[in-house]
Amino acid sequence: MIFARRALLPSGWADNVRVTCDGGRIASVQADGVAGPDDTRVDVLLPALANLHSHAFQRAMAGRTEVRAKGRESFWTWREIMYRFLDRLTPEQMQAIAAMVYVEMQEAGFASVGEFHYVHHQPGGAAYADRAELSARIMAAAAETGIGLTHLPVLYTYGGAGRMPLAGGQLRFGNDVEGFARLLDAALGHAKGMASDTVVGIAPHSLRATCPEDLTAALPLAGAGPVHIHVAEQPKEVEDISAWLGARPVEWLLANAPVDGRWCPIHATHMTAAETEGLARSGAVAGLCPITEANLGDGPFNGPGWIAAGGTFGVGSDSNVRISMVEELRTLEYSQRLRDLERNVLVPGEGSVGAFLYRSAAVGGAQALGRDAGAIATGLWADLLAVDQGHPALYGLSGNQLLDGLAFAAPDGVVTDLWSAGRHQVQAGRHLARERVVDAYRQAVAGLLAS
Ligand code: NGQ
Ligand code: ZN
Repeated sequence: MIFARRALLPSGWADNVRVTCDGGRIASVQADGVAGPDDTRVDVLLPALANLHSHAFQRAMAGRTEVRAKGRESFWTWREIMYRFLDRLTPEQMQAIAAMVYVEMQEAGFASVGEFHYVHHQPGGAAYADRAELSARIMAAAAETGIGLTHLPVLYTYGGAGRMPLAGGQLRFGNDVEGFARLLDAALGHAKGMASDTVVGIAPHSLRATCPEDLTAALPLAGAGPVHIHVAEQPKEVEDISAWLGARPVEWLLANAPVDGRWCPIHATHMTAAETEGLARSGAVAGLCPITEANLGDGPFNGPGWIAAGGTFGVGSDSNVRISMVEELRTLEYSQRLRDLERNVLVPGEGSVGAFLYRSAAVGGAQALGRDAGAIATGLWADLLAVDQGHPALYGLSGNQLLDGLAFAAPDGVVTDLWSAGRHQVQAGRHLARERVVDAYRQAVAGLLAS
């Protein structure tokens, strides 16, 4: 039971809100209530966000890719470093890194994560005895830290547009559709042992890494689960796909795939006005990863066009170079201001940018993860976040101003408590498993450095 001085409900801000949970879901929400003797008292209660796009292992690359080498540095040269990093990574290290990043995510305010999981095999490409060994490691990390997991096993068959063969580090990713079906089956088996808020979907990695026939064959495997795909992140991808398929990636998907509200196109950075409008109208949730998109030099998302067409979106931490929920929101808005030379861009009509960003990301993120969450409302998973309004970054702000303070002024440390499907994992700003998880993480990184 939680008692909040203030809370953001679907109807707006309310005072003295008592929230009860049952089986991980919100059982009742009562405004103008009275605290029970055993209630956890918090300051301001918000629906916690979903982190809709993560490659957990990349956390351990943070700070290792920021040196300019001779020649032009780009997304594509970063990718080479990432492939080399995978020459060594063991299942134990994968699990330790994932647990670390899931602790950090929850401390930052994310109650759930969409793990876009594409490292499946041993270095060199041989399958593990259990084809879903590394999926099981991701699930173990989620179970250990209590984060809500939407696991997205990735179909990655080709090394580049036009059915190029896989090479080097990519060999760890490879499955044809039949191998992918077996992998998914094994992953679903592992998921049976997980908390009941766990979701399994599928993720064709990108149009570059699959082909039209394979995509058509793989999509039914998603069942009712979410479908995530990287799309139009870099101009070169748009050029390569256009040359191969005769249409830009988003244009091709809209014409050839059943894109709807179960879909989460990741990045969708380089779109024409028609693509922007068409994709927004499809109901798909744009999976925006502002910190990574800045770090990798992808470019800014067309926020005004997306919002004008009624598009939904959520945020993800993707490369995990930095884990900060508030910074994802502010980087998203700042990317727009820097491009448009304007202020307060991401809000339809007039109003608070912080409130629009926060509420949109709460609802859109939950939708993208196939997760009943995104609001403080009866029946939804209790994905909840408490922040301390006594913090100087938030002090004296009222109503939606508080969300503006959160998005533009606050450090991550304003988060005091976090519940993932009712699991109270962050208390007094610290994840309960932090110490143990940090120890294992340090060992994993030391092992990687030594190998
Ligand atoms: C990924 N990351 O899957 O980790 C990709 C790089 C690729 C981003 N797209 C690999 N940010 O796209 O080929
Ligand atoms: Zn990604």
